[in-house]
Amino acid sequence: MTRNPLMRSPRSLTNGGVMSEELLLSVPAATRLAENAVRSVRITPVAFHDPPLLNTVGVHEPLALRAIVQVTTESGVVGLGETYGDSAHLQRLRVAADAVLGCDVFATNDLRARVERSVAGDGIRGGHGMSGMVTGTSTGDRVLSPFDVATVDIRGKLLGVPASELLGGRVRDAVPFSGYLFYKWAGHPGGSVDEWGEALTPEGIVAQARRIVDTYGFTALKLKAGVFAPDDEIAAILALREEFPDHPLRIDPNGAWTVETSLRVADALKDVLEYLEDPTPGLAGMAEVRRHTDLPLATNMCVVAFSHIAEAVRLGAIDIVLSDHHFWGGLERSRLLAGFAETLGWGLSMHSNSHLGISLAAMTHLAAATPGVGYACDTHWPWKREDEDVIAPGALSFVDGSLAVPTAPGLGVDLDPEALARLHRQYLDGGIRERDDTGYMQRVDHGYVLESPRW
Ligand code: GKR
Ligand code: MG
Repeated sequence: MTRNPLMRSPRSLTNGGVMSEELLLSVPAATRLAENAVRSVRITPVAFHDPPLLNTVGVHEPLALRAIVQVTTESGVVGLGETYGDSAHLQRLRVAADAVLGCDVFATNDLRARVERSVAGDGIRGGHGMSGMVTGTSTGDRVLSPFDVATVDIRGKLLGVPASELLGGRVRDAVPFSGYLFYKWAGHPGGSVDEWGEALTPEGIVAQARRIVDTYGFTALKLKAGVFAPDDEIAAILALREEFPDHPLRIDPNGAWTVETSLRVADALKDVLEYLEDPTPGLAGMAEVRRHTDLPLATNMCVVAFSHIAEAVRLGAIDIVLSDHHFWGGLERSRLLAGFAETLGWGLSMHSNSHLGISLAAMTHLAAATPGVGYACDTHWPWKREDEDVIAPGALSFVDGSLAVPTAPGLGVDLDPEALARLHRQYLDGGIRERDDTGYMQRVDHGYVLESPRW
């Protein structure tokens, strides 16, 4: 790994007088740069409360992690990015931050080349932030993403246009999102019952769906499955269909089913689902399921990098790809994925993990400017507390399940420095440094075993 000659030693910052784990890398004050060159990068790990949401690899821990990336140009314009907060990912971000100092924010090829070079052979292991549900490939794209988003934000601010304008212009003024339903415990073990309460049965899922639809107006629903036996999850979908006759419905067990089980579920739900998401692990298994069902198969697990596309096409593994700018290399490269999808005749939807407002703004601009997005996008937004974010409130609010595309320059959201400091403090105090749904589940249920496929 070569060190960027522009960098001076990274500075660890303090937070309210306490040593923090924030990092500021900057070019020495005496060195003059072109006005659109990157002068400094600040990386702040944060933690926010997350309810005990169940999935096929375990359960969400009480705090979810993110990293907030601030890129500042020589002329003082600041761009925002948001990404995973796992410690190995943070280490890579720090290496990449060094590499991007001095890069022109309009030179997107150079930006990508610098990040790719910085992660090549870095020897850092793990840290993809998704608790085993997405492969660890495309490291360069995962690390590039927050820098790409931050530079889009800066370019928008410099040119006085919203990010969607830089991505080709809005083809929709509002972006529909789906209500993302989870089986969940009433509260974290040892804690009190949370505002959502328990959802472990079809009735519980329907009650959760009713509340999420009434609050946000979502017009499509997705159930995170792979938690209970497939017949119980089929029953939950049928109960949702009864309560919401017109909502498109999806189920996603994150590869928890064998091919045989997937086909049984597909048959039971063939007249009910909009699409079936990652029923079984791997491209070959998905292709086998697809050969025997007419239900469209979607993925955010077996096609998660450009290098997977050729094999997916050769095998005929999928119908729909869920894009996600956090692992597809940011906004620019997600548009490249959209081009592949259009050419290959794949549908395009959007994946989500637990996230904050910078990511929601980026997802909204991207979906608004991507004609091929034909489905309501996923978001974990309702699962985060309203009073916990790093952006100033008011920029993003759901109306009838959709978000109006921000029209202010760049991403159209402002960082709230006090909130950032608060969530960083929470990160320092919380002690969690990796997302570990399985480990948390095993601490609660000592007999819990990770299996894939499970049924
Ligand atoms: O947060 O539990 C979760 C989800 O299961 C998430 O990790 C998945 O990546 O939402 C995702 C998906 O659609 O597979
Ligand atoms: Mg999924």
